[in-house]
Amino acid sequence: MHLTEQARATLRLNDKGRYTLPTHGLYPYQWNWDSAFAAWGFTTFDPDRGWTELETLLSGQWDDGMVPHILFHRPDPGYFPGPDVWQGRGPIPSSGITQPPVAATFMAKMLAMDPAGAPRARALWPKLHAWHRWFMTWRLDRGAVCVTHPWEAGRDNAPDWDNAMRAIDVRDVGAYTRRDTTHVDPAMRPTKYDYDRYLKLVQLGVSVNWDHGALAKINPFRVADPTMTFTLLRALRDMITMGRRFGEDVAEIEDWIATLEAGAETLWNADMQCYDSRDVHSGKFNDVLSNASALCWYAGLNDQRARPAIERMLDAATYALPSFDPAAVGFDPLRYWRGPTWPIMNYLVGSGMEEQGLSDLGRRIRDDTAQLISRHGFAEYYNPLDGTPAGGETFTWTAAVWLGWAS
Ligand code: 9YW
Repeated sequence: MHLTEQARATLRLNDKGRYTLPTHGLYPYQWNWDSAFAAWGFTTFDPDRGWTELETLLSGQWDDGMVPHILFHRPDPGYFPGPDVWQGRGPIPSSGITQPPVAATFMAKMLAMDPAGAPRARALWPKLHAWHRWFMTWRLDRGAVCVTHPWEAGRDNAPDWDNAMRAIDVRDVGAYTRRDTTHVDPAMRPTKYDYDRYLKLVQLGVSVNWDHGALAKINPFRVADPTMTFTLLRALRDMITMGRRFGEDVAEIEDWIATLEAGAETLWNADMQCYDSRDVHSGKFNDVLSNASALCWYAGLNDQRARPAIERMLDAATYALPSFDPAAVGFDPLRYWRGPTWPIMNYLVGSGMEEQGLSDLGRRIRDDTAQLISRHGFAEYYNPLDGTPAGGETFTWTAAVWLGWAS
């Protein structure tokens, strides 16, 4: 079967009718940013199904505007922690945190591919607007967007969180059984040290019924993050374009963009010459060079300062773009967000580079992504040194990246 056919078949395989699983087994629910990629992937061959995906995602929105990182539509014992542990307070059983807000940007891309979807986009615009307002209300630090849990950034075990994770007391976290390590090799997954802390943060959220103000006061984990800041910045730009077309008042969004642009500057680590995550409690940078720094172009910033460090990372790997600097202590080419190459990040980074005139780098990232997928299929991620596919197989968002960009 031709790869494009296989990519479509992968989306169909993970399709649950109104939402799509990231992959069967490992991730048996609807994840927020995976779903936005899925919607875009579907739109390349079945736009109606693409719009339904976004509608289902936003049907899980809480009344305060937050769109959760997982919607637990149907119970599934194969994943831990499930709805009973999270106790989210939305209309659909959910987690209590969010994920990078890429949905508006994918909606803009879908609208360009399928202008007939305009009425559906128009109905979703206010919901996305409320979600973005939620970020601006609850998650800013000096204008940069913070995460309150490593899962929220979508980069679970990235070295960015190591300092903040150290401050979490897990003595009373209790016993639990992980499921992820029954689906894939534990060497490719976050460690027990990480999971204890992930769970402790969930327990803290539950203890205040996910009241974001109360949680901010007791949460030892609050990190201003380039992934969140740059994805929101980009989403707001797309919201303005779509909002004008729909006759919406976008003045407030313009102010938010100015706030976030100033906030992005607070993430520029001059010593490391990259955008870096910043611990809100200590005020210190984490001194981590990752692929998140390279999202600045996707955010619409025409920033030449960030280029040399990313080029160094590219040169140190065979397959662009490693999630963590191969020259750094602790780089691990197979362990999730501590080294591997992720096609979804490659798409965000590479397309952003192409938009901002760094076409040589963008093309390189796109070519490497295409090679990885054509040789090894739609894996969750790949070893940046030798291309070995890793993590889960038949991944929805990797198939979407093939359909929408790399093919
Ligand atoms: C989790 C589904 C998700 C992604 C995240 C990735 C991982 C695990 O899998 O998170 O339990 O949330 O890090 O980006 O959305 O593919």
